[in-house]
Amino acid sequence: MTSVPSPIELPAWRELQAHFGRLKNTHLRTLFAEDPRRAETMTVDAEGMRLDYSKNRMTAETMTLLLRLAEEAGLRERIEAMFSGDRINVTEDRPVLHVALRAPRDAVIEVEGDNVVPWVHEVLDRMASFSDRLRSGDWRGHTGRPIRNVVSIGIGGSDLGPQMAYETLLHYSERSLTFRFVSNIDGTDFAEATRGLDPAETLFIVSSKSFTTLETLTNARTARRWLIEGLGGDESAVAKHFVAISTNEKLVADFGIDTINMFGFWDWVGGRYSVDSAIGLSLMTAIGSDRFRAFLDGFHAIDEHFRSAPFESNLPVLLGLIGIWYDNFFEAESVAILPYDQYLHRFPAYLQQLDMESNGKSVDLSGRPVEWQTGPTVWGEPGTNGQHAFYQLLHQGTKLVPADFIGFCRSLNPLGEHHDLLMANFFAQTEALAFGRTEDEVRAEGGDERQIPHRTFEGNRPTNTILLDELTPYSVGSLIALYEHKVFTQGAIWNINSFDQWGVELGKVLAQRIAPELTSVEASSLEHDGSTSNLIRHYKARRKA
Ligand code: G6Q
Repeated sequence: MTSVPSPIELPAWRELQAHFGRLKNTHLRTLFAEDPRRAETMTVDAEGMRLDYSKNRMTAETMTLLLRLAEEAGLRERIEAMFSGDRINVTEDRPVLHVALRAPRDAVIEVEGDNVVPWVHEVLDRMASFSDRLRSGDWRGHTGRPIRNVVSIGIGGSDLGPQMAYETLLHYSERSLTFRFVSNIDGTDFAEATRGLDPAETLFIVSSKSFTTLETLTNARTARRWLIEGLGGDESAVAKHFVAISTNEKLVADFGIDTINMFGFWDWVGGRYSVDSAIGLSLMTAIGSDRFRAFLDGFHAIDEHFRSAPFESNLPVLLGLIGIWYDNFFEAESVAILPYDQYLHRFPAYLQQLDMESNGKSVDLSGRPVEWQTGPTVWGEPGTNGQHAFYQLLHQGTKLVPADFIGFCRSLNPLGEHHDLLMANFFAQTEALAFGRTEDEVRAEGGDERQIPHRTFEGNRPTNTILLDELTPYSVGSLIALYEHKVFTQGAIWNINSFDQWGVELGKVLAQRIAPELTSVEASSLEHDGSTSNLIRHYKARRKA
């Protein structure tokens, strides 16, 4: 890979710094007043989405400089390197090819001379015939009864994607089947997910890329016990009630799942980029294989757009650059994701992992500590609920929180006035955040003079508006890909590896050390720091109460 200079040494970065000094106190009211065409020039329509980024604290010059930053940072080359199967995940020495998971059948994407696209479609075809059998009732459980309940067991990248996408596409799901998701090692998760289910009608999908993850294997073992006990102790029941999704055939077989019932993927698919792989089997079962393919087509459309559209009209690139403007120049600490669609209620949590696990890094690609801010804290909740909770801080708090507002022109549940009222709030919020309400405006309304400072809204709070026509499998696929490539854009400019996650390791190692200390009856000599040892003693003394 070509060596990439620190972003802060790039000429465009320095110019952005100077430009920021000039622009930082300019109000959005001024920016709109000075440029009547601002809304038009800062709106991009592409691939069924509208991005209006005019309510950001930037000018055309800001964007020109940010686009130059992208060029100088080698974003174009980095995109090509990903699509060409280069080993851009340098710390794990792997290609990063989730784009191959949604490539059409006739595409060619090679890893070391092998075209991986036929492998992808072979698995998709097997998934389709399996999910068709489940949906039609053809797949029978051990006692001959059809499967009615699908319980997906996985965690992190092997859970958040399928669960979010299932919830998001619930409108399209087969309602005669029940879908539940178990991820937490807290036994409550398993107990509640299986409550009321009949083992004879329940199938478990165990999803784990490595098939070594403590939470998933613990839940899978509990599931096996639950099933066998529920079916009178017959171990052979496992064959008809367990399937696995993994890259590790041996460990799947060791667990006792017939590898005929295993769906594979590859080490060039990162966990948090795997919802469009076999990890999406529960989703495919819920919505059917044709809709799942439409979901993949949505991803693919954005992949092509990201690879070929000029940066000034490239949606993921624009979102990434706008994020850098706030993260590195305004020093905003977080980004809010605010979907105005109840079906997207898990989308902020999904993006939390996608973004924070990818770009929460403090060394660059060569291992040097970074001297610039990297990924922000990502958080959010659906509107309008959030308006009655945390929006107070967005409007009148002391922190700058750039926000993405995501909405749809048509509702899947057009009940009376609901959708227009929802969207009235959607538009009102970005307007209020940008333009606020001045002291004079408040005074003109009359009322108690002492309340004026409290009722004044400074405004100048930046937002992106992302508007789509309708929530469909295709549009959800494109929305996910939009954010995947936004994260890629930022990671490339920050010169970090967005595709490893060493930060989750330390806690896992320490937990493995502590687990036997908790279960041992002897008063083991604890050699932790004073606080941790005391807390463990307290827990052990009281756990049997
Ligand atoms: C995602 C991460 C992580 C991973 C889980 C589950 O990118 O790597 O969230 O997905 O730790 O891992 P397994 O799929 O191997 O069980």
